[in-house]
Amino acid sequence: MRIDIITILPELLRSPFEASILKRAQDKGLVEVHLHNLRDFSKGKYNQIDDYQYGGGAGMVMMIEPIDKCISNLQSQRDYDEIIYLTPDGITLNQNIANELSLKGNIMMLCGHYKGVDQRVRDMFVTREISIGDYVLSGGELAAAVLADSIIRLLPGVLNDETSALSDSFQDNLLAPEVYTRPAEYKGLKVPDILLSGDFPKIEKWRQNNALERTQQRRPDLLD
Ligand code: 6GU
Repeated sequence: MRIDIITILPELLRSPFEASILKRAQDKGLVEVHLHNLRDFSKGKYNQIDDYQYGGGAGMVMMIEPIDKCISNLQSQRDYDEIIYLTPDGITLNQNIANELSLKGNIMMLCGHYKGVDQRVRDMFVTREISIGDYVLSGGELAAAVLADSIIRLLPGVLNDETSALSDSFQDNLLAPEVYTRPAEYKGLKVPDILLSGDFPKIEKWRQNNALERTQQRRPDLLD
């Protein structure tokens, strides 16, 4: 897989991809992540990328020309399966979307700022608009990092047995069960006996039941 991210703040996006699982995935050659500074495609002394909105109103709009140049330049080098615009008015990201995107080859992500991009960018290029939740961030960069992480960890070979995605929350529309590690008792707080029993069929049943109870209590909407 290859992910190209178009941003006005590449420095904000570098560190998430330079640590831990996302770094290892790249080192193993399972994914390439490329950051593109939109200002490299702007014009004039001030490298302008935004302008006042037609019709008036507060807030700047990201101009179509630099974005067109950047996207067209990338499209001239390879075909993209998805061009994703990160925006608070997009479809809310969930595990199903992450699963689906993890099967793609080349993905482009465009990070919005200010009042967003000129509508014609969305009409011309964008295949999906994704939000990461009902709250507003200063820009699409952190959302792109979240989206990329949710996709990359699903690529075959990225996770090992211990970090397997199969037992994650949401993977079967249930929250994950409680987990414990040593010591078996800490300041009087005990690990459930069943987990120490060695009876693995029983432990598996306990986990399933615990996951269901936690989901009923915390996220009943997942069970509908
Ligand atoms: Cl994708 N962008 C911004 N700016 N805010 C958000 C978001 C995206 N998703 C949730 N909030």
